[in-house]
Amino acid sequence: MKLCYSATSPYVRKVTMLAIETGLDSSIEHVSITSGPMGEIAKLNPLGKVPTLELDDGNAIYDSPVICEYLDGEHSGTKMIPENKAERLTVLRLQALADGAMDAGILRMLEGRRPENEQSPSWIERQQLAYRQSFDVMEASVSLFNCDVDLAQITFCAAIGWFDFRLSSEFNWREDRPALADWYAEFSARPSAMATEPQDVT
Ligand SMILES: N[C@@H](CCC(=O)N[C@@H](CS)C(=O)NCC(=O)O)C(=O)O
Repeated sequence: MKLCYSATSPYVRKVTMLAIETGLDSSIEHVSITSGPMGEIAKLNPLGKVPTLELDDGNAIYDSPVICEYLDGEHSGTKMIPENKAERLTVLRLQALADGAMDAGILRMLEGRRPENEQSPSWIERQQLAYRQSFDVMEASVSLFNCDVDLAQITFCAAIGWFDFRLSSEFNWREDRPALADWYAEFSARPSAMATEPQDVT
């Protein structure tokens, strides 16, 4: 399998953490590929986005929730997406919550990179509201975690790591979110989190 990636994508980090936690990482080749609708990746994924996983039969799958679902079916260890219906729904919902926070954070970051006179303050406020509210619900959701690691916790870690990496100057999420901060301090010491910490590529 080949994982088309970019080093700073939190969605790629989520997939890579799941692969490490499930022992699948050694069967995945990481391929750096130009993203964007006109990039090389568009041959595999018309959305032009990473992560995209190219399977050994040449078929490609995306996006990160689908790749995680696929990988979780490819190992015989503890499942990252529980089989129990209610637990599964909770884990998938929390994945969607943290993915959505990342989506909003990335939209806010990209808006800030446009020329100042083209930026929309109301669009930025809309995204800020979405990720602040999402982090409030993440804070309230820490009490739902009932195991050491699952896809919800992996996604929380990828999202929080990205906000610390890219938006820490304007979003001090630790303030008023003590349960999330304590949980993150412990979870981010896992080998899968430490091996995938976002770093600027030079
Ligand atoms: N919903 C997607 C989001 C993936 C995504 O937005 N990837 C970004 C990198 S962080 C990307 O490839 N952007 C390139 C572009 O949109 O041109 C997932 O979960 O995989």
